[in-house]
Parts: sequence; C-alpha cells; structure tokens
Amino acid sequence: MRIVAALLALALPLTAAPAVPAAEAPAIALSSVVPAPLEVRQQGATFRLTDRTVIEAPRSARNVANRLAEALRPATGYRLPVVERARTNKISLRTDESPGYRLTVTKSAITIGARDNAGLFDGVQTLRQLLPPAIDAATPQRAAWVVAGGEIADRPRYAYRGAMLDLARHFHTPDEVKRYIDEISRFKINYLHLHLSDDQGWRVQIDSWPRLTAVGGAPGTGVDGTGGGFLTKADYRDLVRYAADRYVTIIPEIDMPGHVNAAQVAYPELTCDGVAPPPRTDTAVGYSSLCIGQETTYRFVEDVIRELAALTPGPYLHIGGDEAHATTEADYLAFQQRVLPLVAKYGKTPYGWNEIDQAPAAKDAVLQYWNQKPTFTPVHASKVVLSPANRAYLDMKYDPSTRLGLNWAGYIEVRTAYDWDPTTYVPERAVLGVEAPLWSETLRDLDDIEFMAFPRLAAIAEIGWSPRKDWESFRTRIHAYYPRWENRGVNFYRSPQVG
Ligand code: IFG
Repeated sequence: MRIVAALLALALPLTAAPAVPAAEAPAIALSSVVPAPLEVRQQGATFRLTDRTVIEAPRSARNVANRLAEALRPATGYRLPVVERARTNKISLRTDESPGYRLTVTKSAITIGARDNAGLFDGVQTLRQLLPPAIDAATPQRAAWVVAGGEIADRPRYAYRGAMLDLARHFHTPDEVKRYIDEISRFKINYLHLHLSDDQGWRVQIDSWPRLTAVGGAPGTGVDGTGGGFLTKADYRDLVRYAADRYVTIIPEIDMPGHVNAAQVAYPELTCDGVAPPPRTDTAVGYSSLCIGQETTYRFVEDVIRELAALTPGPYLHIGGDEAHATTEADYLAFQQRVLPLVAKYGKTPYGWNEIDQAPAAKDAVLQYWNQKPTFTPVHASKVVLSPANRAYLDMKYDPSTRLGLNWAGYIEVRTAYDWDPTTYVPERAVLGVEAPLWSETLRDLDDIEFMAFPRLAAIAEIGWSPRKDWESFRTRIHAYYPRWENRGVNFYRSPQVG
C-alpha cells in the first residue's frame, strides 16, 4: 500500500501538495471515547474499513447489526452487507460472556462481544467514535476509515443513565424525540423519562379520560400557549419501539398530586369544588392539587396508571410527587399511601421525585433526587437516581448570557455538570444511577433542546458510566467530539470552558 501511495504522490503534478496517503492517516486513540471506557489497551495493527468489509452477526443480534450498518453506510458509501458468517475484513458482533462489552481490533477484523444486545449496542457506539468524525456525515466522504488496533473492555458504573424531556410545558413532536433518542443513545444513555403531564398541558392519550388530551393537549396549551399537541397511543408505542431499538427504555411520568391544573381544566370533577380552574400558560408551580378525599380522584389515578402501564414495556412508572404545595402534609401522605401500591398492582416499579419518600408505601419505590442539599438520607426507599438541580438540570442557563433556560438552581457550565459524584449525596449501595432532566418552559424546538442538552448531557453520561472522572481528559475528548455534532447538524453549545 505504501509503494502505491508513493507512486501516486509522484504521479501528482509537482505543484499539488501530495495527498496524505490514506494508510498514513493516524487512527483515533482508543482512549478518546465519551463516556470514558473502563480498560483500554492500544496495540497492534490498524483495521481499515473498505468497500468489501462486511458486518457479521448472528440472527439474534440482527437489530444491532442494522443500527451499525445505518451508522456507517451513508458516509462511507459502502454496501456493508450484514451476513451470518464471514472469514475476514469484517466487523463481527457476537454473544459471549463479556460483562458490558469487549471490543477487539486487529488488521483483519473488529470484534464486539457482549452478553446481550444492549452490550453489543454500547460497543457499536464506542466503535462509531473510533472512526474519523467524517463517519457522521450524511453523504459519502473521502476519508481513511481506519480504527486503531487493540482492545477495550468496558462496562457501566451504574445501571441507570437517564435523560428526561418535559413534553408538558412545551410539546415536542415524536420526530424531535426520536432525534433526541438518536443523540443520547450515542453516549450510552439507556433511559428516557418523558414528563407527560403538568399544569400547562396533558400530552398522552388516555382512552378512559379523552378530554385530558382533547382539552389538555389542544393547540394553545403549554407555556405562552405555544406548546400544544399530544402523543396518541400509536405515537407513544412507536416511540417505545424506536427507543428500544436503540436500547433506551421509556419511562412515562404523570405528575401528581400537584402539577395537575391541565387535568382539572379538562375534568372539573377532579377538583374539590367541581369548578374548572382557568387554563395556565405561565411558569408558576405548586398551586394545584388533586382532591385527596374524593373517590373520583382514585378512579382517575388508577385508570391513568392502568392505561400507561399497558403501553409501557419498561419496569418503571413515574408518578411525580414534587411541589405539592397546595396539598396538606396529611393529604399528601394519604394520597401516596393509596397510589404507590397501584403502580405495583399494574406490574411496574413506582418511581417519583424524592418527596414521595415521606410515605411508607415508597419503600419499594425509586426516588429521583432533585434538590440541592449535598446529602440525602432516604427514609423508606432504598434506591436513588441522582438529578441534583444545581448540577444535572439541563434547563439551567450556562451563564447569565444564555438566552434559553432558567437560573433558580444557579448557572451550570459544562464543568459544573461534570464535577460531581452521586456518592457525595447517598452511599454507593443506594445509587441506581443518574439522570439529566430538561424542563421545557423556555424551549420551543429541537434546536433549543440540543443547545441546552449538549455537551452537558455527555458530562452526566460519563458520571453514570465511567469509573474515574478527569475534567481535563473529558474536556479534550468532548472537544474532539464537536465535529461529529457538526456533521449531524446538532445545535450544540460551544462552551468557552471546552475550547
Ligand atoms: N421544578 C419543577 C419542574 C420544573 C423545574 C424547572 C422539579 C421536580 C422546576 N419540579 O424540578 O416542574 O418547573 O427548572
């Protein structure tokens, strides 16, 4: 190959700078992946993807092979057929005993081994970052499609690495949510929590209470009346499938007993005085409450939980519980004692903001810690997802100049989102994982979502996945990732801290 390249260089007119022979193009370091892998050994020959490379996968891993093929075909222009058996010049996906995944690169093959398809998919996300950023272009590029030789043995620190998207304050379309799933799954985020109801809107169809979306999801709902829309059951099922094909599990949230104004506008019988409150398009919180002593409330709650559980293959159903300032302590407790067991009745693990922990019925629930106090001691529950608002809330402004977002929990630049650890809040054994919520009071479209989410979501993903954290290393790696967002048209924030 070198001789050919040398001859080619000679053949070029003397005035033209000789093209860098493809074989000489340096391969990306195996250690450059975000989130940082557990073990990396870079050694041996480079693998070169060519138009004769094939993807080898057993039928059981066909979905992962298809995700890999769709990731590599556009920019290479190669056919990259998926076959069950190949001898050489292959990217091979295989089931083995590797915890997490193991990625091995030699001159003749790239092999990704894992116990399950989620592990194989994680390995594929790593492989994508080991190819030049041009691989993320939507049209064929001339580049040296080389991958450095060696081995990565990798697995997550925590099982739960989540993102949350608020569809209630502003409804984001299924296509926008799918794009978000595409981008978060590249950082091995494996849960997407959808905030589907609030004071300003109701965003998922419930057959037994049709006015929830007919009224609560109508045009003109949402903050400033610009966030109308809702997910039909077909939309929701389609999102669940799309997410599952990228090994992201959907978690629906119906927030109660507070944050219920939209439901009460649609159904006045859900108030204690039977009078529908006015629709709300402002951003105040804490003024609404279900009527705790009324049986209609529990018929409503059970119908919603039953229908959502039937739509949701994932293990969790989030029932909110935050900012119930219009509910007395005694009523809040009584409500949670009746409602938390309903989630289990329909086969799901109850999940809620940390306030639900005051109820003994929360003992089997997962708590989502969103406060800012540096330590948190659960009373009844034993598992916590960390989302400290002053670290993980992606709707916080980067700094005072940020057009979008809020600042009640302070300003969160990339390093603020990176430099924290779940075990300063709760003991390691209580940590299920981390999640980065993105509330949509000030968001209007996908560009806004991307601007607030990236690069800070990658920082949270590294906290959830990697055993060790090093800001300088992360800063360098995420800066090197920028061209990939550019190639995919992701409207990310160019932080001055990253360079
Ligand atoms: N707190 C509210 C959210 C949202 C947020 C905006 C929680 C759990 C402020 N509750 O965060 O509904 O309004 O930053």
